[in-house]
This record gives sequence, C-alpha cells and structure tokens, in this order.
Amino acid sequence: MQEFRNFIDGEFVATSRTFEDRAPADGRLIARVHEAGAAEVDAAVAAAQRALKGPWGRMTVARRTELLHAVADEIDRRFDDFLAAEIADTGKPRSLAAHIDIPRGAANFKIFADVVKNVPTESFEMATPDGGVAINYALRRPVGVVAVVCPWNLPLLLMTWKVGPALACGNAVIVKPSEETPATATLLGEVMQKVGMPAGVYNVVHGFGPGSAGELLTRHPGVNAITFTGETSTGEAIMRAASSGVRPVSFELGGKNAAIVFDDCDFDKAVAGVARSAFENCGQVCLGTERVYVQRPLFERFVQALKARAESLRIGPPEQEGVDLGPLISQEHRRKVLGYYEQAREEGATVVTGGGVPGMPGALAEGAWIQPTIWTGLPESSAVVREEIFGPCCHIAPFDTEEEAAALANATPYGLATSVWTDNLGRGLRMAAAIEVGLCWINSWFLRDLRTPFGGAKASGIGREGGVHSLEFYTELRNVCVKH
Ligand code: NAD
Ligand code: 6OD
Repeated sequence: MQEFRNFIDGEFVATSRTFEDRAPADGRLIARVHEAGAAEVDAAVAAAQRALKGPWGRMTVARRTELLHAVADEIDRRFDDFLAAEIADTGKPRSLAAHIDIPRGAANFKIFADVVKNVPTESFEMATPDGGVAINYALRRPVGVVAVVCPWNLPLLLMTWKVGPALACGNAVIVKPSEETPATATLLGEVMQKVGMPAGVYNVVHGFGPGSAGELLTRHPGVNAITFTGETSTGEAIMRAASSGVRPVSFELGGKNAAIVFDDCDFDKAVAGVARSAFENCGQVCLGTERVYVQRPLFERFVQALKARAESLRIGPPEQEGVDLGPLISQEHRRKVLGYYEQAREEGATVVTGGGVPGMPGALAEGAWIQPTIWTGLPESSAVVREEIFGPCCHIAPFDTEEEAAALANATPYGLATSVWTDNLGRGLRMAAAIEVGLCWINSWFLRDLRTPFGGAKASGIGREGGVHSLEFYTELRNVCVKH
C-alpha cells in the first residue's frame, strides 16, 4: 500500500490522520494519504518564509530558471511514473494523460522560466519642477508565500500552471492538491529533491477544504497570496478567508460554457469540435461545453450527428487501447451528475442519447462510470441548462439570429469560455466581441498558446494567468523614482 505524505521543508512528513485515495475506475485503494493539520500547515508556511530569506531568495534569475528547466526535464524522465499516478487517480484514458496532462505539467515550468528571463520592466523619464530630471523605473519582486489550491480534473497540469510561474517569479509555494488526486503533487516533491530545489520552496499539504488543510492554509496569516482553481462557491469561501489581511487572490472558477454553431460552419469540424468539448475527460474540463446553440436550419442534422458521435465513444479503463471516455472522478460526483440526468427527465427533456450508467464488467462495476448524454427541449430556465454539471453532457437548443445567439450565451452568471463555429470570419469576430467570456475560440476548442491570457469573466474568475499576465499576480511591481 502506498502512503502519500506531506512535503514540507524538503522532506516527506507523516501525520497520525490519514484518508483513502481510491481509483475512480474500479474503486480500489491506491494509497493512504496523510492529512495535514494546523501544525503541518504552520511548518510549511515557516519553511516557505525561511526559503525566501535564504538561498532561494538570493538566487539569481539565471540559476532559478535553470532549476525550473531541470524540474521539467526530471518530470519528462519520470514520465511513466507521473502518467501511472495521474491515470490511477483520475481514471482518464492513458492517451489523454500522455498527450495533455503530463507533457503540459512539465512544459509549464519551462514556459514561465523563459517568460521571466525575458520580460522587461518599464521606465519613464520626467521633468521636475526645479528644472531637473527624474527617472522612474520598475522592479518586480516576488509576492512571497503563495498558497496554491487545486482541483482534481487536470491535477498536475493545473497545479504546475500556477506553481511554474510562482516559482519562476521567485516565490515559495504551498500546494493543497485536491483530496481526490493527491498523487502527482506528492511525486513532484521527489522531483524537487532530485534537482536540488532548496528546502521550503515547494511544499505540499494534503487534506480537504473546510475545517482541513484547505481552510487552514488559506486562513493562515503567513500566506501572502492565494491562487485557486475550483468551484465558484469555494472561491467565495476562499475570498472571505483572504479578506483577512487583504491578501490578493487569483481565481479560475466554474462555468456553463456555450458553443454556438452557425449554419455556414464546416459541419464535420463543428460536430467533432463540439463533441470533444462536451465529452473529453468525461466532461470534466472547466472549458467544456454544456450548452449548445445551433442555427435552426442545421438543428436536426446537428443533433443526430452529435448523437452518433456520443454513441461511438468507447467507454473503458485508462489502460485499454482505443478508449475515449473514462469514469467520473468519484461516486459522489456521479451522484451529483446523475441528479441532473434525473432532473432533465422529470422536466420533460428529450433524452437524445445516454441518461444513465453503462454496464461495466468485473471489478469495473465498482467504478464511477456514466453515459455521455445529450438533451433537447428544456427551457433556458431549467437548472440543467443554468447550473454547471461537470459531466459528459450537453443540452442543444435552436436559435435564429446572431443577436439571439449572443443573448443566449450571455444569459448566465458565468463567463469562462465559448466556441463559435462559422465559416464567416466577420460573424465570428462579431460574436467574439459580443460574448462575455475570458476565452473565445472560433472554429476550435481548448487550443492553447501559453503566452495568452487565461481566465474567466463574471462569476468564472478573478484575474488572468498565462505568459506575462501571470507576472501581474505572482510579483509586486515596485516603482523607483530617482531624481538627479
Ligand atoms: P472544489 O472547489 O470543490 O475544490 C477545489 C479545491 O479547493 C480542492 O483542493 C478542495 O479541497 C479545496 N477546497 C474546498 N473548499 C475549500 C475551502 N473552504 N477553503 C479552502 N480550500 C477549499 O473544485 P473541484 O470539485 O476540485 O473541481 C471542479 C470545479 O473546478 C468545477 O467547478 C470546475 O469548473 C472548476 N474548474 C475551473 C477551472 C478554470 O480554469 N476556470 C479549471 C478546472 C476546474
Ligand atoms: O490550459 C490551461 O492552462 C488551463 N488552465 C486549462 C484549464 C482547464 C480546466 O479544466
């Protein structure tokens, strides 16, 4: 039996309280995880503060960025270990984790190291009232101890998306991985030891949210800034914790993303793109599509084509060749998603496909499997159309005009992402300007250039990360005014 310990001050630290880490594919016990309490969170914060005053704080940018490249290289060297850990924890298909989660997990260290090495700061020369001159220039300084609170859907990728830039900017981090997926954050501790990262720069505390490591960490007065990815309601709780001490937050939160399909689109590409956005990672991608609006002349044909796509998806365990769809993250999450499946039926939805649980053989019967599901016919007021489900499902409705499509897409408190499918470039650009989101894809989805701003509008987040935008959160700009 594996044991996942906390990683504090460069060492793995056991505690007397443990919880189970189970595989969503078959419910087997993967590891016992050592839950951090107040003493461990205090120790992690103190270690991070010492690191900032010690060799890490004094390290040159060149050496720091070299170390981050070494971290990425070591993840690549241990690719198979990271892959095995991630697919056991999440149940996602091996091909998905091998092409997205682990390579991006490593790339996040190199990309941000290179950004920090190359980004300039501003300077202004000004005349002074006495006829002299002053020069203003800016220095970037780390914000200090950064708490990184992570979700379970892309564990390594989303954690390093924050840890990469935080460390590149010279901060020390304390990561609180999701209780559902503690493996890869723990493994990263071994990588940090191997490459010689100074003690206290990267710390991991395991546990839950309220009353556990998540709350203890975000309430800790020694934490200078909090970066969080997860549900909007959790973001609200963390924001309350951050208000004590007026600490900055960067939030990537929930969504109820719309795809808009115009009748002038490349039909096959639109069907393939929307199918991917609705079902990839078993619908557990924050950018995923749960509302599809299709221009009326194309509506029936599109519904039938998406149904065919959904029904062609092969459901199975991560290691099985050719599998497209894994399980949901947990039985608890499946109960939530199935609650929406039930509600859709009760509200009179047409269940185009799915709506239940697939039969799985042998040990897999204990897994959190679910059918990809498509509905039509629900009113826009339905909770199924308004609330984030985070499962492999979508509702499809018709529309007639551009204005109507934009109004439908915007009729949500969320504003994370949208995808627009059209061969009319002008129309695509008008929609991109009209839809209130942080990310708009035209004729694509989840196509990522890591130099670009990433984040949500409205209730989908606060701030932007990515490229130089990450520096806005992970550094303080200090203006120096020199009169001469
Ligand atoms: P969650 O909010 O339940 O948990 C996220 C993390 O917060 C976990 O580590 C959890 O232990 C911790 N946590 C929970 N309550 C806390 C509290 N009171 N104080 C401190 N920490 C607390 O989210 P999840 O279920 O892990 O992930 C799914 C959600 O994340 C979905 O809503 C999804 O849209 C969102 N998400 C958003 C993005 C984005 O980029 N916008 C990316 C991925 C996931
Ligand atoms: O690609 C990324 O950088 C990113 N943050 C993706 C988020 C996916 C959400 O589930």
